Amino acid sequence: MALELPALPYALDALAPHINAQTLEIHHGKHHQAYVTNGNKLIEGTEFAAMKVEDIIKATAGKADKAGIFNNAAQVWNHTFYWHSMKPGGGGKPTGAIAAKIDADLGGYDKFAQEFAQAGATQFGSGWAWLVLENGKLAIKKTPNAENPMTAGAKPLITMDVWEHAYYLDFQNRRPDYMKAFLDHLVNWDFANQNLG
Ligand code: MN3
Repeated sequence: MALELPALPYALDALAPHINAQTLEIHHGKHHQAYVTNGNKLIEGTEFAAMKVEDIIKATAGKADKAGIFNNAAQVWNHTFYWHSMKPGGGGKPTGAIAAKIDADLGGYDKFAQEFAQAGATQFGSGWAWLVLENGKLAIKKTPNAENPMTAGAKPLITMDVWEHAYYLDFQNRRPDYMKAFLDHLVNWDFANQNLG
């Protein structure tokens, strides 16, 4: 089967008290797992069964008759990318190449943080906020549902899940508080630097 549930890159309680173990247990073990299970059912016996998840996403994007496959495959990829976009003891100002690039392309960390949080806050309903590389420059994007900026040619560097299931147990309706915790305590700048490299 082409779609797989990867292990979390840290323990279930490693992001507490910002994102607690119960949230990660359900988000990874139930939500992420369901996208894997449902996606595999849909691609079984099709041309997509032997493809890499990125290739499934690109091949099905924008095709109404392939929406089920796209949604599940993209959600599998997005969640794996999201787990790596956070780390215990992360957050705060970046270092390395991504820091210089944020200064050069986005007007500095404070402006980045404001605009990234704004993208998350203004994504109506379910979706994702992204830091991407697009035409050699950093950009901030938001996407609805399972959509991923890679289908428009951008390279994701960091993502933040703003579906309610990502934060409801820890923050209830307070999406801005979850986004602040993500930026101040969780975001994994090492991963952004790797992706930028
Ligand atoms: Mn999610």
